[in-house]
Amino acid sequence: MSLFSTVEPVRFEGPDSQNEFAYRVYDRNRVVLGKRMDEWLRVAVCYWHSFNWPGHDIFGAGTLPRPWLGASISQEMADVKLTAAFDFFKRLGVPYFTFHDVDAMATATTLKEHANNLKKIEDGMAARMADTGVKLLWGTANLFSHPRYAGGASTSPDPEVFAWAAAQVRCCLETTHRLGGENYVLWGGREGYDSLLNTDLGRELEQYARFLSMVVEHKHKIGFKGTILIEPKPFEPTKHQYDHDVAAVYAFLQRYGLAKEVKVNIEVNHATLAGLDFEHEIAVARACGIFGSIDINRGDPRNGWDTDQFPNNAQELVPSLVQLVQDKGFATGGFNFDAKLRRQSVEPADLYLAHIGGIDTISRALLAAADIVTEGALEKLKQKRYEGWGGSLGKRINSGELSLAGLADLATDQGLNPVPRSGRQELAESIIARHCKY
Ligand SMILES: [Mn+2]
Repeated sequence: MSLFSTVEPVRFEGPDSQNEFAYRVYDRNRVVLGKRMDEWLRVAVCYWHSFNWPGHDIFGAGTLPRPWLGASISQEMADVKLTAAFDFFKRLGVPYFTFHDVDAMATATTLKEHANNLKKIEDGMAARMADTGVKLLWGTANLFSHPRYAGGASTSPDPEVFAWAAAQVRCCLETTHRLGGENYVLWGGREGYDSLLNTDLGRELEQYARFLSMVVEHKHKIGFKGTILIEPKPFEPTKHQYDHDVAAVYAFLQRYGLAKEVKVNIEVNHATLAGLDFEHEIAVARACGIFGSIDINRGDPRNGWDTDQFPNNAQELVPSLVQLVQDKGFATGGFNFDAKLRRQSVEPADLYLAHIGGIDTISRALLAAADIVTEGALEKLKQKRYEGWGGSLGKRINSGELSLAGLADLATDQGLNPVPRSGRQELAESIIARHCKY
């Protein structure tokens, strides 16, 4: 028995079901373009917001019943939390979970204690994973909550803080490796600045690169085959975060020779906060060869902070899912619900309802995207738009055979007079809309 035992295991009952605790669309065994739905979506529940966040915000105290939380977490409390979390994963029927070190383990004050407490909860996780078949999508170290990280972790002005962060990541990466995790994530929540007046930006970027290089080196040393992922976010809690968006992360990785070692975990609302579309971030990551995984929680378009809400608008997600389907799915990534309940959603049932609604939403988007890719009209429209590049002029430009002057002469001599052609944007938008029927 746990806090979450009140709901029967959630099953697929189809679109006509009247049961709010059933999937209407997510049918894990349904085959879509040759692959099961659960293999396409690779859904993960996150440990921190779902079990380690009591529903507080900057103006008010926690509202959610989470009896295993307190100012300091004992091993017993951490174990009760673990039991509740795995009971929830199993009843929800998802294949993966994700966790931060300090959100799962008993509170530690020294690094020795930290390593011991993490190992204890790792052993508990390993046993629950074996019992339930739930797997680890990724692990990550929390390098932002403790006051020591107020000035950054790897980008701290204090090398002792850098060393603490290194010790935490070493432990968590090794735990993730032993638990068979498929990725390891770094979210640089404090890797940025609040004011440039007291910040040496160039020095901090060098520190950050040194840290990341050490992580990559250790990954290879211990034989971890998973993917190292950075999660871009432009700001909050800092005024400016160095991992601002996918393009900024790629430039950083390239500069320090890490572009083949590290990919990105893209979060819907982090794209929104950066003033970008979610599908833009995916497109940039694919173009640069660094697409890894997704945090599917969204923001609210009318406010400028990270509300971490469960997704509920399938049509909005379809352009992103089309890209995923074109790539034939994730390699090691998945859809992680890094999402928070609203503070009034105080019943254990609300955590189920939130995830069921979110999982059905991404399932709807997947089915629509699969239809769009199969039909091929959107791809045909795109190909037609660029067809000139398949002709002799396009080929000669791309081959490098023409200099700027040579091309200018050719354009002048041939009297080129390109005529504007339709971009068919409204048609493209209609193709998305008319396939959203699930
Ligand atoms: Mn996230």
